[in-house]
Amino acid sequence: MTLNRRQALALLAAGIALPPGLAVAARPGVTLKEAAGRKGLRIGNAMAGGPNRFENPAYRALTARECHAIVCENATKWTTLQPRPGVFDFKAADAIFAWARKEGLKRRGHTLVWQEDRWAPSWLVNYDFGAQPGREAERILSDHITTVTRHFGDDLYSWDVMNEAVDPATGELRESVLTRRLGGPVAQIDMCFRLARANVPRAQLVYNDFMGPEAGATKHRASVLRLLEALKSKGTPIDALGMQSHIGPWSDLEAKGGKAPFREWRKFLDEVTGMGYKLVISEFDVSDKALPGDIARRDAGVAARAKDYLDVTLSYRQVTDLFMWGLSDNANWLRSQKSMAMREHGMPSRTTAFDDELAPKPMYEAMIAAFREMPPRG
Ligand code: 9MR
Repeated sequence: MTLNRRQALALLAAGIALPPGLAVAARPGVTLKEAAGRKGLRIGNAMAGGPNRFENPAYRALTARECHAIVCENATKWTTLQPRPGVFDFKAADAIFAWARKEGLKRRGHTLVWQEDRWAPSWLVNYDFGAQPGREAERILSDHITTVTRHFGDDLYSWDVMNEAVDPATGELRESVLTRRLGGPVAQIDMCFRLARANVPRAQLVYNDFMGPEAGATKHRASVLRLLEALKSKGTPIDALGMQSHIGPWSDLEAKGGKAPFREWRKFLDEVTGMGYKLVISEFDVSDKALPGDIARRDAGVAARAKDYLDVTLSYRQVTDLFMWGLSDNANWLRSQKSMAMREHGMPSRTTAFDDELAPKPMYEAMIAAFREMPPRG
C-alpha cells in the first residue's frame, strides 16, 4: 500500500505513526524526465521569481527532479534585461541560470523580441528615433540582441528570437515601433534572426507563437505558415517553430467529438516540418475554463485535453523539447488570469501537472502515458 504525501502528512500531523513497511510516495514511480528521456524528448519548465516558484526550495527541487532544462519565464525578456535605454540588468536571469547550472539543468532563453508593442519596454515604444529613424532603430535592435546573446553566450542552447509576430484576429503580421522603421515585419524579423545567429552561432533559434489546433486559430496558423515560408525564401536562420501550447478550452473541438478535429493541426505541422523546421512545445499548460468545478472531474478533463493534444503533436518526431509554463497549479500564469482561467466557481485554477502541494495530478499521468506511446525522437 502506498500513501500519498498529503495522506502521510495528515497521519503524522495527527500523531499517528506510519505502520512499518508503508511506503510514502514522496515521488511518483517515474519522473517526466525519465519517461520522456527514454524517447529522446527533452523536458523543461519555465522558472520565474516569487514565493511559489524560484524562492521555494521544494519547487526548485521538483523542477530539478522532473526536468532536463529550464527557461526563464520573464527574466530574459527585453523589459527585464534593458529596462532603460542602454542600461542592462542581468541579475534575475543570472541567479536562475546559476542555480540551473549547479543542478545540471540545460538552459534556454525567452525572448529576444516580443513583437507586440504592449509587451515592449515603454521607453522603446515612446522613443524619439530622430532624423534617421531606420538607422537608429537598427542600432537599438542590434545593441539589444548583441548585448544579450553575448552576455549568455553558449550557456543557452536555444533562444526564442521572436515572439508572437502575428495578430491572431486579422492574420496580419503585427507592425511595431521597430517594424515601421525597419522596412516592415518580414525584414525586421529576418534582421533579428541574423543578429542572433551572428552572435550565438551554436544556439538553436526559434520563432515562438500561440497558434493552436482550434478552428478559431485558422487565420493564425495560415499566417504563421506564410511567415515561415517568406523567411525560408530569404534564407533567414530559423531552426524551429515554438508552439506555445497554452491549450484549451476547445469547445469547438470537443463539440465535434473525438480527435478528428486535429486534422487541421496535422496539416499545419506537416507543412511546418515539410519546410525543414524542428518543433518545440515551448509553454505547455491546459486551461480548465469551461470544465466542471468538481475537482476530480476537472482534473480528468485537463488530463484528457493534455493527452489528446500530446498524442497528436508528439507523433511528430521533429518535436525535440517540451517546456511546461510552470510545473504546479500555483506557479502557472493562468492562476491570476481572470478571463482565461476558470473563475465562475470562484475556485483556484488547476492547469498543470502538479497541485499546489506539488503532488502529481492526472495530467501528470497523462503526460507519462503520452511519452510511453510516442515514437522515439531521431
Ligand atoms: O507567464 C508570463 C507572465 O508571468 C508575464 O506577466 C507575462 C508578461 O511578461 O508573460 C507571461 O508569459 C507569456 C510568454 O512570455 C509568451 N507567451 C504567452 C505567455 C503567457 O501570457
